Amino acid sequence: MTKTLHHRACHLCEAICGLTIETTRADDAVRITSIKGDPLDTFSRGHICPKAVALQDIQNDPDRLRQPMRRVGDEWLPMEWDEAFALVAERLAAIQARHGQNAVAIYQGNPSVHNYGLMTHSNYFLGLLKTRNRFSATSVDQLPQHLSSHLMYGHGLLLPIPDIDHTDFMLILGGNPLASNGSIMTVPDVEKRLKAIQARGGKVVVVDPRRSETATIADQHLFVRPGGDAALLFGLLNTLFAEGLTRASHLPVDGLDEVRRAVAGFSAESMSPLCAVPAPRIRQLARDFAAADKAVCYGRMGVSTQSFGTLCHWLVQLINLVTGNLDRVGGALCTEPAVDLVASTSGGHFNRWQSRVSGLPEYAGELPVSALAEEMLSEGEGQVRALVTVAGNPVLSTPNGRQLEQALDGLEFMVSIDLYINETTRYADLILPSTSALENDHYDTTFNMFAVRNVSRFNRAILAKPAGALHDWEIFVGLAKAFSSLTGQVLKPTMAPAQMIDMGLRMGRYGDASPHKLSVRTLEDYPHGVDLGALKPNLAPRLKTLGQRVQAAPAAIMADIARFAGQQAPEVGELLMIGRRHVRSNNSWMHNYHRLVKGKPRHQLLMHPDDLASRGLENGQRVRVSSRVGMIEVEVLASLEMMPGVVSLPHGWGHARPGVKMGIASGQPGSSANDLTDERQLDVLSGNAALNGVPVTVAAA
Ligand SMILES: Nc1nc2c(c(=O)[nH]1)N[C@H]1C(S)=C(S)[C@@H](COP(=O)(O)OP(=O)(O)OC[C@H]3O[C@@H](n4cnc5c(=O)[nH]c(N)nc54)[C@H](O)[C@@H]3O)O[C@H]1N2
Ligand SMILES: Nc1nc2c(c(=O)[nH]1)N[C@H]1C(S)=C(S)[C@@H](COP(=O)(O)OP(=O)(O)OC[C@H]3O[C@@H](n4cnc5c(=O)[nH]c(N)nc54)[C@H](O)[C@@H]3O)O[C@H]1N2
Ligand code: SF4
Ligand SMILES: [Mo]
Repeated sequence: MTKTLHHRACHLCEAICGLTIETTRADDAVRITSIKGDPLDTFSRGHICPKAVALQDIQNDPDRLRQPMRRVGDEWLPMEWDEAFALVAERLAAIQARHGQNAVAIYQGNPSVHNYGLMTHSNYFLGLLKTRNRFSATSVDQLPQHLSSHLMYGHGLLLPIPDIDHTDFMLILGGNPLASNGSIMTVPDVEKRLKAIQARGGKVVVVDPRRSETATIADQHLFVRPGGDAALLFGLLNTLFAEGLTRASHLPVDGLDEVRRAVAGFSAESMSPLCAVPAPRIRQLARDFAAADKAVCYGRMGVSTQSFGTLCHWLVQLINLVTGNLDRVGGALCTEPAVDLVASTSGGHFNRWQSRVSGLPEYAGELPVSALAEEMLSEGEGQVRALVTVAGNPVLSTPNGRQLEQALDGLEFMVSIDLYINETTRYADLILPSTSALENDHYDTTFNMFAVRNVSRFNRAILAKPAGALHDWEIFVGLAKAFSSLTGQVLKPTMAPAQMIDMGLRMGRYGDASPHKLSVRTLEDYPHGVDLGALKPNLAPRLKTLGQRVQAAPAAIMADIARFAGQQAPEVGELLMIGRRHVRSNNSWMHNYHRLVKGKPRHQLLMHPDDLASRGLENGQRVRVSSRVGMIEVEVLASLEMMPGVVSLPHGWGHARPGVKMGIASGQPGSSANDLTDERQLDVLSGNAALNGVPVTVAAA
């Protein structure tokens, strides 16, 4: 028996915690024998959550696919890789030849950004398809954040990150980092860092329709009506201007006078009914924020996925800007990562084309996923007839999942690059499964870009690649070769992801021309990761706007203010649904590991006791929840965490669908929140789905 210790970053969520993984070799087989937090990791300092320990369960899961599978009726049969590549190429090329390039759609899911081989190589194949029908999880998530950065700073990835370690005042809207471990704020060990703000005399304020785990440790928690954050933020900005609470910024800015005029009518008093925060509280919050030497306003998923998501994120930026906290230590700062996608890519584009049926705008070459089903279901020229999914489960993760199922059922061909036969991939004709994460090298191309310190690390695979298995990137190379040889497209040579990262590191700001000399080789000297320092001001020279000035009043956003001003007043007695995350779960795909789902179920509907009582419902009973698009049955729990008039249901459940081959998940299936969310409820400006604030009714089942 030989034991080996490996150091590696966890890839499961954005916190990129350092792990110490022990493997044991006995009788020629290598097993994982322990997974712990790495106390020597410079960034995560030993932090770990229960999901990391389940990495071994993903590795060993008998339900995880190990070879290409072809569906024949209800049966799945194994297939050879070359045969599979040839079949995909032949079917997709034939459909495009008959119906045009846009007849093939693509959906890329969240794990794509946690898997660097997918980042470097998915487009090697997908780019050949030349379809405008590209979709991803971005438009059920952070699209409004990219769009506001694109419009204000000239690049969708210039996302200012809260300087959590140096701030005196952190205002959090629509984020629950204690459950999510932080998002667009890579921050392992967030609880300690939030408590450190308080220990140094600072304050944490959370705005959330639920008293979340994060709200529980905050100094102040404000309930907000779901979808009401834009009103609250307008009220804050108006107060800052009206009460003279602004502070000059060193940044070059255009359009602030226009902003000041535009928000002049949005006093705290007039905004209060829309957000259900009393006006004196809004004013006091603005004063407290402005009084702090260093303050930061941070808005995340909960304020992104609502009807005025882009306005919310624009307002978050403006509040930081006009209080002098944008691009300032202790405020919001852009990272200077070792591999810098801001430097190496263009700033993106917006609304150059629109979706065929509903005219939703593209952003950076992708259309909003709320339009995916209708593009398949609406007949006519350009109708989508085939789908490629990559590491995604849109049936459970995008609005009106039942409609999408109906659309998938009618496709001529579907291929999924995925690990499981799940709610979405069961519709595929072919599933191409990659190696597991621990069989792969790892470099975090995405989350080093959003980290609260500049950090970097490269990890080699800790388990050998099984015979006959392919990495995700190799699957894309195989598909690209098969497809291009059929269509006659010229394929540029490529290299392995590690080589590409090596080039990126060496050409980057800590590369060959710097004292750090970072490369894949030199990073091997830092098994616990390398700390490249705290974030610092850098935005002015990095702006990619015309004239290199912050655009405070982009025309598209200013135009959207009219939509905000024209919204209807809240209905008396409304009941609005929001989402919820739990630290033991991760979107739709981590319910098949006993270690994470054991114990009491966590997928119930939470509802305020008064709302139960007024409907004659009992704590724990089964209820029927209905929205415009559908109905589900679920157990309801009385919860004083909830704002009256609001119910909370986590997404990613609903595993009882026929044909799903995930034994443990099917045993504790829950119901899908996205059988209730509405594909027509959008942040109209960006096309992002408004998953939060869905009107529902609840009655006894
Ligand atoms: N109602 C509601 N809906 C939501 C949300 C919400 O809060 N409320 N959240 C939204 C958000 S923020 C997101 S990001 C989306 C996520 O939505 P998706 O990305 O569509 O869903 P996931 O559950 O992350 O699906 C992951 C899929 O990738 C596969 N997979 C995992 N690792 C790998 C890998 O390394 N390679 C390959 N090829 N496949 C892999 C899994 O088997 C699974 O099928 O959901 C969104 N939907
Ligand atoms: N354990 C775990 N970690 C995860 C994930 C997971 O599924 N599980 N998913 C990962 C992904 S893909 C992402 S994008 C991140 C997301 O990370 P976060 O952005 O932190 O998202 P959530 O934890 O869903 O927290 C959103 C909060 O917004 C609140 N909210 C809902 N509606 C509104 C509203 O209208 N206004 C306001 N102010 N608040 C509202 C909810 O009550 C919730 O507390 O988490 C990542 N990390
Ligand atoms: S918080 Fe948990 S899932 Fe996220 S990176 Fe850390 S150990 Fe992994
Ligand atoms: Mo996400």
